Amino acid sequence: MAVEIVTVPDLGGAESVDVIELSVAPGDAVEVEDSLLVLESDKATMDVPSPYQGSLVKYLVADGAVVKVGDPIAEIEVAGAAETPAAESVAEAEPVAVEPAVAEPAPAVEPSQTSSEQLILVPDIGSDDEIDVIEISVAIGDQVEEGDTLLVLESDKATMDVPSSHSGKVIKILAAEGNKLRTGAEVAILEVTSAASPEPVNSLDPVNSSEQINSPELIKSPEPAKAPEPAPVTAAPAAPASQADSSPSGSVYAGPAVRMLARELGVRLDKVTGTGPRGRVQKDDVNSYVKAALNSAPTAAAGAGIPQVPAVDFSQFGDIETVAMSKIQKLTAANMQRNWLNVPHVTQFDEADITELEGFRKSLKDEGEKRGIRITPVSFLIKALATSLQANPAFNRSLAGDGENYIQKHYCHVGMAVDTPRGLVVPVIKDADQKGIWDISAEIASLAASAREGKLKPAQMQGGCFTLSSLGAIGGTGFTPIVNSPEVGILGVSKSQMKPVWNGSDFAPRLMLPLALSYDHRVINGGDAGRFMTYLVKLLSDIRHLAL
Ligand code: CAO
Repeated sequence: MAVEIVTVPDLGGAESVDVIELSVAPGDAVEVEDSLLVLESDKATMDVPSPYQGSLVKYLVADGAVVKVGDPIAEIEVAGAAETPAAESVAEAEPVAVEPAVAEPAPAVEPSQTSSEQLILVPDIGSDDEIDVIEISVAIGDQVEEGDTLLVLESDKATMDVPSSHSGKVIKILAAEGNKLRTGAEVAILEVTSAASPEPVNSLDPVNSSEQINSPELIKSPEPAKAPEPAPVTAAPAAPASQADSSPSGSVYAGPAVRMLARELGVRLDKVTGTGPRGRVQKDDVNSYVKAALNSAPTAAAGAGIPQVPAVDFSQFGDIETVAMSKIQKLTAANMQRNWLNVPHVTQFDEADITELEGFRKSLKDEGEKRGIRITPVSFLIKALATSLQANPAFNRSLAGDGENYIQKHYCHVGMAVDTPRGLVVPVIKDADQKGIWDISAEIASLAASAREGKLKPAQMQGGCFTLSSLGAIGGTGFTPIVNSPEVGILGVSKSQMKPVWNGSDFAPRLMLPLALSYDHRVINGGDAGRFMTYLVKLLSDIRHLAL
């Protein structure tokens, strides 16, 4: 394998620049385009991408060194000659120009004569391309000084701050994160605070606006009234230390690669303490921030800001032992918490009179023995749920990932919670709507046996539309099951009991089955749930309806 030297690429006119970050460690694998280090001039920062695929042998410069075009900066052990095409051209063509492409900012304002309101525009950014707004750095009501960052733009190659051309109070923000802006686009309106500001320009005063627009002289007069420092291709404010005081997120001192990493991880850079030169936020700072956040709230991954349950040393109260959780138990814990935190649960209760169902089930005992199949109430519950899902399709939906659509399922797979020594698993009875009670009973027995032996295949636990959790064989009068998201409903079944039920003229002993229907209230409303439960109770109370 050949060792290639990476040199400082074209700096777009800058004579020398500082090395402010070494981005990978010796021995690390690097892909073509991975950032090797970050350089900074007084105007801009730039990532130097690797022109090679391979691994970093060593850096030839240290953090803080001053380098110029062509200086050797790193040695890369190249993975294979065929894998490094056009290495030179990559090295020279790709880096972001440090020198702002903008020599002359466009007039940031339109002239005006009387108003104290000031429209701020995107200055010349050196191309006609639209660039993404990645941060709005000020809020309405903020007092800004000339040169303060109003928002931050980012292309795939660089990040640039859009500075204010005036001092004043922000009274309107005309762009939003995610917008695409180009040179001349409107950014914000300031109420200019200084009465002594130079020639009032760019008035938005409605009284004068027509005059302003119609005045050829003014239209032709592009004299920038108070041009800000051109918006450089930079992630670093020109004076990070001073700007850090006002601390809008846009004034965070960080390079494009770090900003991109922060965005990918959902980290607000203004929350991260920069440990680089002059407080510059580095990749390690972002990573440390994320690690610290995860460590401080290990159980709150799905719900930021949830107070942590304090760790307790139980040994101070008596003898203890630490028991390792099984993989299933850990997964169950994570899933339960995720579902509990994400799904707004409502649980509805009812009882089904299963006296006749139970009589019918018992009448099948002999035949069941001949077939080698045991029918339990769970078999009827699965069948009744499948029928209810078809009659109440709102329960056979999931919320689409975009949060704006439902996914309506035209298949009917019912999951069944099974208690095993390793933990809770939910095998799925596929197409339960198309199966009879014998088939369903055989499948329940086979899936429950596989579950207890730890032999379920992943495919047997996937695709459920709705879950049944039956504690009927164990006991209890009711419980509130947690929705197995992205499903939107789960039925909790408790132990049936003989109860005196008023039949209109007297109390009759009836076998009543307690049901608890939990549902995702984002997808299911109370009416849907009421209809589903009533329908299910009717099916279980008179199983002739199952045949209809
Ligand atoms: N009321 C009264 N008796 C019930 C009943 C109910 N709701 N449901 C089942 N039974 C009876 C059965 O009829 C059977 O008795 P017989 O043999 O006399 O007919 C007995 O209880 C045992 O049933 P079983 O457990 O062998 O089979 P099942 O079909 O009822 O249940 C399964 C299968 C897999 C659901 C069950 O074994 C199981 O694992 N349940 C636990 C589910 C669970 O953990 N849920 C909680 C999840 S959320 O934490």
